[in-house]
Amino acid sequence: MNLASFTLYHLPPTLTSYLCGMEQVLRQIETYRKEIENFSISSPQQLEDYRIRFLGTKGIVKNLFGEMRSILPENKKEFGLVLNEFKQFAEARYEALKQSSASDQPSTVNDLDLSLPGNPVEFGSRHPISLVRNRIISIFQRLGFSVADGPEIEDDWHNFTALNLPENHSARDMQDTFYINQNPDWLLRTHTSNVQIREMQKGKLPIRIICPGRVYRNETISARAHCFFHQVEGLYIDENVSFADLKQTLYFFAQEMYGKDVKLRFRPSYFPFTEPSAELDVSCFICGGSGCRVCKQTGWVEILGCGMVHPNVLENCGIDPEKYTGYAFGMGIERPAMLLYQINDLRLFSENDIRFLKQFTSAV
Ligand code: 2NL
Repeated sequence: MNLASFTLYHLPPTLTSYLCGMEQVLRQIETYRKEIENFSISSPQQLEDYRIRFLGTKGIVKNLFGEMRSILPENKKEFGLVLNEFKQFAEARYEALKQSSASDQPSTVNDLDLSLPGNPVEFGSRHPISLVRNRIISIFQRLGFSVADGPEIEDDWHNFTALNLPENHSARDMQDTFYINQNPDWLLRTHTSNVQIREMQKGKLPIRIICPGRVYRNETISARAHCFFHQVEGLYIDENVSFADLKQTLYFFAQEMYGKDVKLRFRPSYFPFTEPSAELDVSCFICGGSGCRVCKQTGWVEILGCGMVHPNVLENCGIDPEKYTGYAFGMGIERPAMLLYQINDLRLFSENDIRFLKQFTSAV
């Protein structure tokens, strides 16, 4: 079947609209054929453009086959032959263009200039929060603690109930805690104690773990408050663990962290999950205790909270409080990091500003 047999070429374009459906489509095919013959490409994108325009699922060839509906029954066979021929023509041209673009690829051997400088690999640096966290971890590892971690999305029981927090405790307030809309029982953990709870539930004793991680509170973000921050909590459970063990462990930690000459002060406090509870102050590591801006002229800086694990918490996790006792403590990482590196705005930790981060390249 040859298109020329329809001898439509000499008809002026203005007459096209008067032509019957089949003749009109045949004219169109001729125009497309010219376009295909003249199509040249200089990039893989143009090859793809060709494919989409002519051979794509919404392309010209597909559309032309759709025109079959408007062709008179007696012409359908003939029209089908023309279309098939046109389709093969468009496909053959695509293959030819593809071949030519493949052979246009630069030869990797000849075009490689080995004298060009390489792409520099820039050194990054540890984040200041990681630096302080690692320092805390390594001190406790030397005392035989191992690192444990757990989920940041937690259920109410592991974050609050198991820790002896009453149903109406203010920490459970929507104002303080991020709840997950999908399920009112889920929340973003407000401390890493959920990790210790999960370890205790495993039932393998003794336990001596350190739990670093990110925690979340529903706070308005400012230089001094953020909706997430970092904590390290510790837990030691065995037979005959006493408050004296807690004091000596924290004394070793404070000496390693803040210097051999550091003095300690335990102040009575209250947490629902420990009894008795205390807050630990160290003599100010900036002024040595004589009074400065950091210690607000008191000579003391609060570094952590601690206490003996409440018997209800042990029981909640299936541990017999008559046989086992334990201590726990928790500290924030941001505050010591700010003091150590003289950072005055909490928001700098999470802005990913390279000018801030690269100042810690040589820090340890
Ligand atoms: C603080 C005080 C504290 C704990 C955390 C704890 C965990 C379990 C059981 C008992 Cl599973 N206690 N953790 C205990 C006392 C204090 O954190 O000021 N953190 C920043």
